[in-house]
Amino acid sequence: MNSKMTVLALACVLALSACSDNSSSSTAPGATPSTTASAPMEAPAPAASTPAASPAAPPAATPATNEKPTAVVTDCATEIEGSDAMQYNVSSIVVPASCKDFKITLKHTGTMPVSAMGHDVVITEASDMKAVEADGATAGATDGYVKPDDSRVIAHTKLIGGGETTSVSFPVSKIQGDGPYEFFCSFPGHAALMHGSISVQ
Ligand SMILES: [Cu+2]
Repeated sequence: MNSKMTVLALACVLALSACSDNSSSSTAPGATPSTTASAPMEAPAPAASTPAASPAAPPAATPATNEKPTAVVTDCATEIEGSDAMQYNVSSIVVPASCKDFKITLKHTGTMPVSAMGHDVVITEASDMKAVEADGATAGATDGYVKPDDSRVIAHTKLIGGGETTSVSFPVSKIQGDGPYEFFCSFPGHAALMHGSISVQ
């Protein structure tokens, strides 16, 4: 806003000075060849007035690879992100064995509504992921695409939309079995891209 105003003000000043220059040069009486040198100042650049505002740019193209960093863990907790590009920002979570409970916070960094690009974090044994995902899709949006009281679900957050944050805590002992364990998004179709490993070390 302010920069736009500044540009406008600058344009006015340039226009005024251009006008005064023109009037003074036009009042020059005799067509003496020597005065021609003073006439043209540097021309105000009209190109500068083109508005910088552009329609909302689409999110940057997602990288071809699905390899992402390991989540940063601090004080037996981590925060991971889900985006409008249907991606988590990490592909693995390593829980310190010294933790009794672990907290995962999911931040949806996009702007799309939960109905179109909802994300959650569901933790299961890797071998249960597909079936839990399918049953979640059947359960539907009102249950956040997680079948109620599904004993295969170790922990899950609620389903959130752009700009929202949610979290879940669970006992670390629940992922200290044989495993391996996965975290994934149960919104229909998302788990193919939105999943990763969660382990205890
Ligand atoms: Cu999702």
